[in-house]
Amino acid sequence: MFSRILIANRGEIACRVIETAHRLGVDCVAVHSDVDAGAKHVAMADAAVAIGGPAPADSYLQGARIIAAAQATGAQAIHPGYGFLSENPDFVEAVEAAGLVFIGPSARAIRAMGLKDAAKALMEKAGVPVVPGYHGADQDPARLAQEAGRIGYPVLIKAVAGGGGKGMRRVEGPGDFDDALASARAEASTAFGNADVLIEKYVDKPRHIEVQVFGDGNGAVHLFERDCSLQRRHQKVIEEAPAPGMTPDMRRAMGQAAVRAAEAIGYSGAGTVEFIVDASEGLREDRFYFMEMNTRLQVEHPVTEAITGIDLVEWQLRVASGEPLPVKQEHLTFTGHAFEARLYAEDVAKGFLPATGVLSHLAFPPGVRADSGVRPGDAISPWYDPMIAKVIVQGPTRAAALVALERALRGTRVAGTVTNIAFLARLAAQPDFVAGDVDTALIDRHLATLAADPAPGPAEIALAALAALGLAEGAGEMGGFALWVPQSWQVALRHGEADLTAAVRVIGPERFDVTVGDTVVALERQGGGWVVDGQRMAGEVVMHGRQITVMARDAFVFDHPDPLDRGGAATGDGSLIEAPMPGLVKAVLARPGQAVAEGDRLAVLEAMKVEHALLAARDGLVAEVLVTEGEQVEGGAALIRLEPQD
Ligand code: MV4
Repeated sequence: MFSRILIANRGEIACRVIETAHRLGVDCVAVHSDVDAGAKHVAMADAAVAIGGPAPADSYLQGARIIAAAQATGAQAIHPGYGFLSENPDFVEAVEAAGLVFIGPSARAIRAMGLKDAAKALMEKAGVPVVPGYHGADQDPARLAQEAGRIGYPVLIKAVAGGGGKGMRRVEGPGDFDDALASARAEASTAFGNADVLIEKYVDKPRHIEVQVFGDGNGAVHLFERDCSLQRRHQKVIEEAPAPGMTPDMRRAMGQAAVRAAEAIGYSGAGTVEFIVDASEGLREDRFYFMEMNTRLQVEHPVTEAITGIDLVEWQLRVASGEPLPVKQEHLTFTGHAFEARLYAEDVAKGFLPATGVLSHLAFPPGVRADSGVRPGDAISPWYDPMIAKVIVQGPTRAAALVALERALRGTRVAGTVTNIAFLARLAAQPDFVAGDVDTALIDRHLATLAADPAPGPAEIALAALAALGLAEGAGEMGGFALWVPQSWQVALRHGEADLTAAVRVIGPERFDVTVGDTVVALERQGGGWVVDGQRMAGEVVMHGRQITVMARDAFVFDHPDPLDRGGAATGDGSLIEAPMPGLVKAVLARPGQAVAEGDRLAVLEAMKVEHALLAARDGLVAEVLVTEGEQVEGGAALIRLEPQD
């Protein structure tokens, strides 16, 4: 076994590799970009080397610097993780030329699977079923059109260098072929610098089932399958093992095909053989086809670990250090069922827009495996993939594991950014998915329901209102508060596009009535939690800056508009100056008829023991002054009206 390795990656996979390496007594060297100097993977490592700027091209893709870092720190091997340099054969050769071990397959094996047409030809020769189609060298459009006709429509044009759906076109009939071919070739040429395509029969209602393989250069075994059909825009969302509906015969057939694929290229290390499965008539042994081989450890490997009890990173380190595969195929078994959900900082309601933020809160329920590269207080930065964690659960049956998944998601607490947790939890309860009736279009078919923005209820709004007033924190502040709090506090909140108000009344120490619309919510703090209308609420609320996150069954992010900003742009067209919150009018500086300029102080409001200047949002004339000094006003009360100056 190695005594020291370098991990050429960041985030959760770097942390994941370090954990196993440390368990085996192997020291770890981290590399990091400038923005990652304080990252979790750096903190976990035994040594760390800065390798450049935040853009991946300036750091995590700088192969020469990474190799130099390994040599400078005495690492004997480099683990590439996934992404970045993990499937770059030139990097593998450079690592080996430097006298180091690449923890993964040979450059030759990576190259053999790099181009779809060559890989398909190789697989066909090895007796692995491939999708009926044409993957020849002749790229003459007339020849390709003729092949499409022979295959039978609908067909799929795929870029031979493609990935992630780029350079892929579905063609319904011969009349559409020439245009589709031209656009697929143009896209492939731009994206990959290679315009070559292959043509395949279009597989209807496809499922994505992949087989985990492991080789030691002398042979290979498989560790059963994963189903990754739940994806959106070629991004996997929830993965599971085993595949629902899989029969022992089909599993054996797919496993043997995957082992043939790995052995055909003398594979060493962890790999995945991806199959597309025509599930239009259930899972059938003659309806699975090789799609591609991923010559690396994959993001979703933990579901395989969960059902087999095998640590795949341990196997990677053992095989790379020269040990043979530890187990023969006939001794490999699995039990139960596992799911992985990918938790992202993203705004589902805004089309899954990646989000950023500082994680003021990050906690997972006990007993759940959460692979994460961030800790509470860490930032999700715009430089890298916004994945927060992978949540992995298992159970004796698929149904039990699914219950565990929903519980794990509902019990996960994240604040500081919006997340896809509610989306994942809904997906976990989606009837077709629950029934195991999955295919690659399931999410798109049900997107409207799955991605709908859950609306906060009165209880969540009430909790947010208390947090906005600083009353959700605990007993300490209550005494002081009770001395000066008015009977009823109006609180303005924003959730998404909705402006909300709540009226908070202090009933006693730790007891509040909050009016939201025409509902009155009775809230009481008890032992660090909340009792809402007499029932314990499993939830927490945290405030970070002007953002409030209520984490209950769903998580809701509210904005508490900054009173200092409010005299400005927040008040419609800027003609009305309103009290941003309830308070005492300390001073009125504006006089009727006076000309004012944007930014002039018009009035001073004292609220929550702080004086807030209310500023003119634009130039204008003071049309009306609606309050006098010393007056107590409600939140939202109109104070001063401006009119345009002409
Ligand atoms: C297909 C297919 C249907 N028929 N090939 C998408 C990514 C690329 N690696 C292969 N893909 C597909 N190939 C044939 N002959 C449908 C897809 C496909 C898909 C496959 C796996 C997971 C998700 C998918 C989403 C859309 C289309």
